Amino acid sequence: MIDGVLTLQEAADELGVHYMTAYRYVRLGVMEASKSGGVWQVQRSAVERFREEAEAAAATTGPSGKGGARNRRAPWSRRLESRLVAGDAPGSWSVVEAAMAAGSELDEIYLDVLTPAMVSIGSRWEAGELDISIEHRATGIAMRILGRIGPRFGRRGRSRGVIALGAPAGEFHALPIAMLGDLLRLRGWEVSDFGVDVPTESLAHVIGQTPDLLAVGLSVMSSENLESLAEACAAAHVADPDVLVVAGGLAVADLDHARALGADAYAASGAEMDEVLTQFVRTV
Ligand code: B12
Repeated sequence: MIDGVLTLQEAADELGVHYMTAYRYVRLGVMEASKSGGVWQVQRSAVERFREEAEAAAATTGPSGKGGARNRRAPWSRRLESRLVAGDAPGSWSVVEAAMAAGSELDEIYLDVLTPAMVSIGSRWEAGELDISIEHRATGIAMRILGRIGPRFGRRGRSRGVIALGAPAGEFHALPIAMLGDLLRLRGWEVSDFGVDVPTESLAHVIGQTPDLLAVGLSVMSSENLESLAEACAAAHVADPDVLVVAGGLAVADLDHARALGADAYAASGAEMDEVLTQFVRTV
């Protein structure tokens, strides 16, 4: 044992469980571990944290043996974050599956599990703790999770209207738009997602070519792309003067900022965009 670092077998012995049980704790993200030279390594502090959480959980389990609200409130986003940072795609999916089995709704998976995990990864990159490659890989895994549960967001019946979503030229953050699309589908909107780094002329083309288009949602997460957003807003209005242009994303502060960039409306989330669209539909 290197100072403070245990092998998985040593961690299992410490916890008095079988090796495979300790291995399952790692894959489900309930005990932090990393792999070096193909060998799992567990910080002693991670074993202590796991033990404290397990004891706290045991103390709050009800007579049914099922934890109910506790299971639902488990630190799913931290568990997912640890699997995403480790680049563990199957483990990340297991955490999402476990959270859904514990009662988390589809939009809760996006807003209370995946989003906080990605935001924390961003803060750790900003703090110099994580290399930017981890962000790329985590997004890749997250997009596959969206690929698996995304279809469940579709709502049967007549759509409330056609929406186009995209990020202007130079903007590479794909997950916010992909998630936004599903959150709007959950509310009955028909969504076309044109992805990231969409050249302004292409955006104008699809807006002109999409029949009965009600609104366009443009996402910018990184402030360096605000000029490109302004160009996209102007091109959207030329392509279809009746379309509602909604701006959002971390780099857009509020309605005044969105309007200063040439958008008609601002929304910070899927729920807020649903509200903006519902109001707009009443006026057209
Ligand atoms: C993954 C990631 C990347 C990946 C993206 C990979 C990919 N293919 O998508 C890569 C590595 C490419 C990347 C690059 C960069 N990134 Co980056 N990235 C992130 C990170 C960690 C996660 C993004 C994410 O998925 N967020 C989670 C989702 C769900 O975001 P969300 O805000 O909750 O989205 C919701 C709402 O905002 C809203 N919403 C979003 N858009 C819209 C649009 C509309 C119309 C509406 C209504 C709502 C809406 O709905 C969404 C869904 O619920 C964020 C951290 C963060 N806090 O988000 C940093 C972050 C966004 N990146 C940042 C930066 C600075 C960069 C770089 C400039 C770094 C660099 N020097 O290279 C480049 C710029 C790239 C570019 N030109 O766009 C900063 C932005 C700071 C700022 N405001 O300018 C952040 C905040 C990191 C940080 N903490 O500093 N990044």
